[in-house]
Amino acid sequence: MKYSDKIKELGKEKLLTFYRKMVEIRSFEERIRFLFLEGKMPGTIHQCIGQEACAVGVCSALAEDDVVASNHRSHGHAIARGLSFNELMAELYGKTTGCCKGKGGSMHFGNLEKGMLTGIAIVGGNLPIVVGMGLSFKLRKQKRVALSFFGEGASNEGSFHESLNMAAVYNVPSVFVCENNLYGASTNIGKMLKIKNIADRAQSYGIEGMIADGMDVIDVYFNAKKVIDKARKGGGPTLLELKTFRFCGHSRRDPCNYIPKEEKELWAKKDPIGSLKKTLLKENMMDASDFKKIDIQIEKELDEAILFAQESPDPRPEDTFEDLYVSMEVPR
Ligand SMILES: Cc1ncc(C[n+]2csc(CCOP(=O)(O)OP(=O)(O)O)c2C)c(N)n1
Repeated sequence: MKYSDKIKELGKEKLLTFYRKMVEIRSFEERIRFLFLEGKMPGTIHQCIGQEACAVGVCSALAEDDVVASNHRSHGHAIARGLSFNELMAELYGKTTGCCKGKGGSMHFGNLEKGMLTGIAIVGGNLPIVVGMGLSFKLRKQKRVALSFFGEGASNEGSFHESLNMAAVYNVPSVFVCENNLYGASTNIGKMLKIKNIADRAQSYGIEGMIADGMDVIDVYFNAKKVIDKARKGGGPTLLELKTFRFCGHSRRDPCNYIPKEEKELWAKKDPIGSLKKTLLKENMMDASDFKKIDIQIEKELDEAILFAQESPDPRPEDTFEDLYVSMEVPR
């Protein structure tokens, strides 16, 4: 399909939602960065500035009852999946009103009621769980899809290979989304992989591997929709590689000095938010004042979320031993 036809098919309303969601993620990330640097926020943070199109494009292609499993870089996925600023901000402040009652923090965003498992920070740790979830959907004859987000570094973990093999063998309704941002912490991909595309690894397991432009939310959406729909219809798993870049450090105060200036400048030109903004202007779907209104609205929502978090209660010492195990009925 031609790019112009894709824009037409999506229409103004959907494209505006994509834009707004990406700005929500970027603004959230920028705001918490300062709160963290000012020492107002405990713990650590792993941010996804630059990767917004991946989270929004993929999550917009999911059904409400599908389940996403994220990794240590979970902020964008959570916002794209519909978790609120309030529950996320409170989680970062370690408050009881947070999505994990303040016990998880940045690396463990999630809310199963909103279709997102709590983030799993062990690199490659969520993939086997996604296979299990997908298999359970299949055995229960539910038309649901389980989807994993992970980085290119995780594709070197044993769990990646075991998971893709098992998902392939059991034809599990799952999608494995690799956000290839070229750096695993401070290490460039060229130092840890001899192949160019992570998607090529799908061949070893007899499943389809696909590549999308992770800086273009429209491209991500259409590719994600295709493989999610395929999984839902019984077509089995896919490895979807999104070529992307993070415009921030790996975590905490990382100034990101290991990435050459020229490389940063090159990717900055592909900024997913700036690109969609240009498209929306070109198509006369929005004007400068509409963008301004969105920015003001989001900033206001963030102010409210920070206040909500700051005023929320801290967990009590005795809460430490709660929620260690989930009581669940295991269906026969
Ligand atoms: C099994 C394991 N090894 C090491 C770490 C420490 N660690 C946290 S994130 C990270 C880099 C992961 O890179 P990648 O999978 O490409 O994801 P990205 O950070 O680029 O999003 C490492 C080594 C960990 N959390 N788990």
